[in-house]
Amino acid sequence: MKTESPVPASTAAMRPHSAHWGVFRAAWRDGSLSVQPHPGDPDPNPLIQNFTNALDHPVRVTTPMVRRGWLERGPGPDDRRGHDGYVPMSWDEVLDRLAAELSRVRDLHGPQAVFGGSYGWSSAGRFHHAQSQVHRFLNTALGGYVRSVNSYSAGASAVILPHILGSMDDVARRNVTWEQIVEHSDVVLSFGGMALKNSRVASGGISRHIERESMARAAARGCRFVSISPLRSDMPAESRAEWLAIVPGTDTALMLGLAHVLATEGLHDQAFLRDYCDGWDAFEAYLLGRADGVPKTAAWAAARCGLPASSIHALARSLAGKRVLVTVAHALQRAEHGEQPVWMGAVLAAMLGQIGLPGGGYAYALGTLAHYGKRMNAVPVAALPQGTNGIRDFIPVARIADMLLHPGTAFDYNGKRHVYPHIRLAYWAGGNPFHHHQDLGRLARAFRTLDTFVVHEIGWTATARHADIVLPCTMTLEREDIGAAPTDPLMVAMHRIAPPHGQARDDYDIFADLSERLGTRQAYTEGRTSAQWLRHLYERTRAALAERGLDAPDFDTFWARGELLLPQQADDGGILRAFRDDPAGKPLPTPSGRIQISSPVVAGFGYADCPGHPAWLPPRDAPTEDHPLYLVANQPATRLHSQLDFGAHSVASKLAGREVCTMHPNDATERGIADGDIVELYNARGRCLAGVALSDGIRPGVVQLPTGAWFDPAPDSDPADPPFCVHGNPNVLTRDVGTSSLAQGCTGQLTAVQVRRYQGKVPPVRAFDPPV
Ligand SMILES: Nc1nc2c(c(=O)[nH]1)N[C@H]1C(S)=C(S)[C@@H](COP(=O)(O)OP(=O)(O)OC[C@H]3O[C@@H](n4cnc5c(=O)[nH]c(N)nc54)[C@H](O)[C@@H]3O)O[C@H]1N2
Ligand SMILES: Nc1nc2c(c(=O)[nH]1)N[C@H]1C(S)=C(S)[C@@H](COP(=O)(O)OP(=O)(O)OC[C@H]3O[C@@H](n4cnc5c(=O)[nH]c(N)nc54)[C@H](O)[C@@H]3O)O[C@H]1N2
Ligand SMILES: [Mo]
Repeated sequence: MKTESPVPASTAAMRPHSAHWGVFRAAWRDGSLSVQPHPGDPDPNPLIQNFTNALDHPVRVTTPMVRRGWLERGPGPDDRRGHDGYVPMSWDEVLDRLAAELSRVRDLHGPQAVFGGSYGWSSAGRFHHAQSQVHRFLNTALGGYVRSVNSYSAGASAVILPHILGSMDDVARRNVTWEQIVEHSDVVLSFGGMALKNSRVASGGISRHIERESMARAAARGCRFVSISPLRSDMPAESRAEWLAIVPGTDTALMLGLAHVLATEGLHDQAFLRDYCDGWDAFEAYLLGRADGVPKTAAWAAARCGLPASSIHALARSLAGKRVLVTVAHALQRAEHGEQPVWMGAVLAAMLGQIGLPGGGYAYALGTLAHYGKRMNAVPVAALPQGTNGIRDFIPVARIADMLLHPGTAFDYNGKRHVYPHIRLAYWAGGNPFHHHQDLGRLARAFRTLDTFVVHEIGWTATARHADIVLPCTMTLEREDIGAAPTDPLMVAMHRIAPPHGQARDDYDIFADLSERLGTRQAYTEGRTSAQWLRHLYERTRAALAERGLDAPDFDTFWARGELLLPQQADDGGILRAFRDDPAGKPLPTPSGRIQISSPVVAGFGYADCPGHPAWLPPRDAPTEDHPLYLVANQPATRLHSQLDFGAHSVASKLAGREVCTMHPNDATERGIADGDIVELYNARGRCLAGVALSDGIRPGVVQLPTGAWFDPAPDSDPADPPFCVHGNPNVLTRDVGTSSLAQGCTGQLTAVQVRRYQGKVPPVRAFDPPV
C-alpha cells in the first residue's frame, strides 16, 4: 500500500486544497505561496488570500514550548498564566512529561477531571479535524473526558428548535433552498440580514458561492427582500433590500407587534394555526394582553424596537397572503433570551401560513453560513470515529468559565439540574477560547485554576499564551486530507502544498506518540498511518457511489483528479414540506407532532427566563447612562473568527494594525471623534482600542466591532485589573452569561459600552510577535 506522498520542498504546479471559506489551488515556490480560487466558483471568497503570508509567519509556533512557571513549580493553579515566559523542549521530552501528567491526573482524579470539550472550528479536512482527534485520543487513552454540548454559533436555537419544530439541522439545513427563493418567494423577511461575508463560509468547505447571484435573480423576478438589522451591510446591494434599522436585541418585540397587527386585523391564517399548530390560545392571550394587561400593539413594539408604528403596520399588512419566508440569523440568539426571537420567528411564519411551501415559511439561519439553503448530498462522507466516552458529565459549551470557577455548583439546562465537575486539566486542539468566549478577564481567571492546560496550535494565539504546554501542529496546507461537507457536492483531494513549518507535526502524529507512551497506540491508530486513514475514510463514499451504480473511482484516481462530484438529493423541502402535505402521516418530531406555538414541556420547566410561549423579556445588559451605546460584536468580514488574523487579507483591513469599529457620524461628533481616529471602547468588564470608521449605514446609538482580533493585553497591564486589549478584541467587553436557564447559550453578540477618543500614547500591537 502506498504510504505518505513525499513532502514537497517546492511545488511548481498548482494543487487542489480546501478551507472552510472555499476550494482553491495553491503552489509554494521559492518561499512564496500563490492561491487561486476554484475555476467553478462564481463568487470566490477573498479569505483565501489570508494563506499567502501564513506558512512561515513569525507568529507560527516552531517548537514544543513549556511555560516557565509550570516547569519550575509543576502542575497547579497559577496566576502567571497569560504573562509568563516559555522554554523550548524536544518532542521526546515534552511528550514524556505530558504523558506523565495525563497519567497523574487520571490516576488521582479520574477522567472526569479532564475537560476535552476543545470547542473550535480548526481546519476543513475530514481526517485532520482537530476536535475529533483530541476526543478520540482522550477516549482511547483515558476512557473519556468532560465534554461540551452545542455550539457558540447556535447555543439557544439548538435547544429551543426541537421543542417547537424539529432539530436545528431540519430547520436550517434541510428546508427552503436558494433555488426555491429564486423561483417562488414573494417576500424574504430577514431578521439579522443575510450578509455575504457570512454565507461564504461552511465548515468542511464550500465550492460554489451562489448566494449573491441567487439574491440578484430573485430580486430581478420581483422578490422583495426586507432586512431588519442595525447594519445596512447585512444585506448585499444585489438583493435591493429595504433596510429597517432596528434597535439591537428587540426583534421579538417587533415580531410581536407584527403579529398583533395580523391577529387584530384578521390577516393571520387561522386554518393553518388550527390544522398544523398547538398552543395558539395561550399565546394569543399574551399577544392581545388578556394575560398580562399589555397588548403587544405596533405602538408598544415601536417604543422598544425603534421603528415607527406606521412602518410596523404597513409591513404586517404587506405580508398577508404572500409567499413570505421568515429568516432569523444566528446572531439574534447569541444574546440574552436568544431563544425568544428564534421561537417568535417561527410563530410569525405560522401566522402567515406559508410553512412547508416552496420558498415560504421559516428558514432559521438561512444566509448565515453556506450550509443553509443547499441540497444535501445523496452519499455519505466519513468522519474520524471518536470512540466511546465513559464520562457522563458535560457542560453547555459556553459555560466553560463557570465550570472552572465554580466546581460542584449546580446549573440548569433544558429542564434538568446538573453539577459542574472539578476540572484539573484542559486539553485544547483546534479552537481559540480567547477568541470565542466572553468576558476574557474572567476567562483568564478561570484558566488560572487548572493544574495543567495543554494546547496544540499553529500560531501563538492568546490561548496558546495561557497554556502550560504548547505543541506546534501543522496547518492544513502542510498535510493531505479530504475536504467535504454534507451540503456541498464537491469532494476535494486536499494535496499537501508545503512542508511543515519548523518542528510542527500533525495533531494525529502527536496523539499517536502520546498514546504510545500511555500504552494505547493501537486503539488510537488502529494500525493506520494518516495516508492509510484517508483511503479508509474515502472507501465509505466510494462504496456508496458504487452501490448506486455511479462513477466510483478508486482513491488513487480521485487523488490524481483532485476532486469528485457527488450526487445530491432532491430539493424536497425536508420535514416541514412533508408535514404540510401529510400532517397525520408525517408529524413533526415535537411532543404533539405539530408546531408548538406554546410548549407545555418548556412551560413545565418553570424558567422565568424562558416561559412556555415566545415573549418579550427585556435584556439585563441594555445601555445605561454610563455605557449608552449598543456594541454589536459580529463575525468578521476579512477572516474566519480568529483564524489567520495575521493573514494578508485580514491585516489589510486594519487601521495601523488595529481592528476597525464602525460608528454613526452623530455619535462620533457628540464625542469629538473623527474618521480614522483611535478610540477606546469600555465598560465595567474591560476596554479595548480600535480604529474608527464613520458610516451612516449603522443605526445611531450602535457601534460595531467584529470579533477575531487576537487578544493583546497592554504591556504594562496588571492581571488583577480589567483587561485592556490594544488590538481590538470585543470579548474583553462582552458578558459571560447564558441565554437562559433553558439553553445556557453564548450571549457574545451584544453588550453595552461607551466610546471615547483615545488620548494616551498609543501602545504597539504585539499580538503577532511570538512570546519571549
Ligand atoms: N463576542 C462574540 N464572540 C463570539 C461570536 C460572536 O458573534 N460574538 N461568535 C461565536 C461563534 S459563532 C463561534 S463559531 C466561535 C468561533 O470560535 P473558534 O472556532 O474557537 O475560533 P477559530 O478562530 O476558528 O479557532 C480555531 C483555532 O484552531 C486553530 N487551528 C486551525 N487548524 C488547526 C489544526 O489543524 N490543528 C489545531 N490543533 N489547531 C488548528 C486556529 O489557529 C485557531 O486558533 O466564536 C464565538 N465567539
Ligand atoms: N467572514 C466570516 N463569515 C462567517 C464567520 C466568520 O467568522 N467570518 N463565522 C461563521 C459562523 S461560525 C457562524 S455561526 C455564522 C454566524 O452568523 P451570524 O451569527 O448571523 O453572523 P454575525 O455576523 O455575527 O451577525 C449577523 C448580523 O446580525 C446583526 N445583528 C446583531 N444583533 C442583532 C439584533 O439584535 N437584531 C437584528 N435584527 N440584527 C442583529 C448584525 O448586524 C450582524 O452583522 O457566520 C459564519 N460566517
Ligand atoms: Mo459559529
